[in-house]
Amino acid sequence: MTERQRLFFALWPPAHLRERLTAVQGELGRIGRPVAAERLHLTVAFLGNSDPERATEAAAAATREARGFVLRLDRFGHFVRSGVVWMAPTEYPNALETLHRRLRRELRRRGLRTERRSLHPHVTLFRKATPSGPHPAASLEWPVDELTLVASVTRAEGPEYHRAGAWRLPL
Ligand code: 2AM
Repeated sequence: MTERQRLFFALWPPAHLRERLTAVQGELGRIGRPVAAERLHLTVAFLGNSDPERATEAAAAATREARGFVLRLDRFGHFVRSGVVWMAPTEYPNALETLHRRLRRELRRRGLRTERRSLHPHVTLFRKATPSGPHPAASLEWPVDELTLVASVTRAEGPEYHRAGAWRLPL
């Protein structure tokens, strides 16, 4: 077993979408601490402290026949307790649910546990946020063609993310 790391599987937005999301953050104003453009993502499965080698094997198995898909981020929300303001798709394709389910199954087969919460896909835009006023209208298209495994290292300034693996999801 390799050294355990704080891991999660995520979708990382392409550059053009990161720019749009940054513009949306600007429109929302100073409602909290904005997530930096290069750290914006959507978590598919959260593992916490786990063995990266087994997580990698699980992802390879889970994505063997997986296809890409298109998400449309068109909804804003606020997790009051965690102070998170996010954007999410109102509806999302079965392919994302299937990917989530397969990942969990393959992880379980290898003795890894994921967070039991059901999938609630969202991109965190702000932390420590107190939203005020109406949200801007937005509908951002996101062609998803890759799943990434990310290791999060805790630093005083906030977590640092390292790309620990990536799997193609052909569109
Ligand atoms: P958040 O953006 O809503 O905070 C890295 O921490 C990523 O994993 C973030 O996207 C975070 O979601 C998510 N995350 C952190 N802890 C989690 C948990 N216990 N269950 C599910 N997702 C979690």
